Amino acid sequence: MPFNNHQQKQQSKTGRKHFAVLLDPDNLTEASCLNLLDVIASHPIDFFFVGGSLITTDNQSHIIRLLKENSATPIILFPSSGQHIDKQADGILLLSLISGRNPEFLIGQHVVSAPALKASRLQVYPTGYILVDSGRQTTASYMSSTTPIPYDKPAIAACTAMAGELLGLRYIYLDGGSGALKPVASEMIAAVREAVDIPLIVGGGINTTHKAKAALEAGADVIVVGNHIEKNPGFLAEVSSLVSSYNVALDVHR
Ligand code: 1GP
Repeated sequence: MPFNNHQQKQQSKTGRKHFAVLLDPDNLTEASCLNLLDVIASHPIDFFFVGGSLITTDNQSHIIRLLKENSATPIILFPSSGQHIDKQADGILLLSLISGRNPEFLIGQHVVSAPALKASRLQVYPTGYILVDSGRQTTASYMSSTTPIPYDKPAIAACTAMAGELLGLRYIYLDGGSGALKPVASEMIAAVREAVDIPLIVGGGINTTHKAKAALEAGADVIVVGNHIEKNPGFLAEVSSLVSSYNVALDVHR
């Protein structure tokens, strides 16, 4: 990711926005991946996040190779377990599921994966992962056996993010879960943004430019879109233009 430890506070103050496309290898074919890469050639993104809750195919390694061969966009793993570690990627979100109380996803998987991560050249991004109720049970909350933070409780999310920051985590990821019926509320994004200085990633259920804009305006530094782009690659172009319009405006006013 573009911000290192020393730049993080600075990053949140610059207001520069970033766009990550989440690719679930289980839902992609080579043709659909190449189609997305075509769109990205004229509508750049900042990161690929690659991962999913299940592994039902052995597609991941192939998809990552395809991305590497055809794009310079950094590939960041978004793992649900150590099984998702792939050394071809550029980095990995080392997610600690701090909205939950399941030790396996707070520290257990990390212990098992630590030797492989240390031996790899992957850039590790220690991330406080916060699942938020989005109107229906998502795969992430079911698979992790955790209860997401209630949709209308921004203070709980803010305190959770604060605790994550105090524990030394360097990013916060507020996630309604893939295919969320409603994205994380602006009030919650704003409360978390206010509570911490580290970069804030927001995703889950962003399927219109209006929702993308709402998340950016509320304080997201990085927005993540998965599902809707898999179904409608044109949406990638729309969000790319939206995010770059924020950054262009910033540059003009500097
Ligand atoms: C899920 O935040 C990501 O973990 C993206 O969600 O697939 O709903 O865009 P969507």
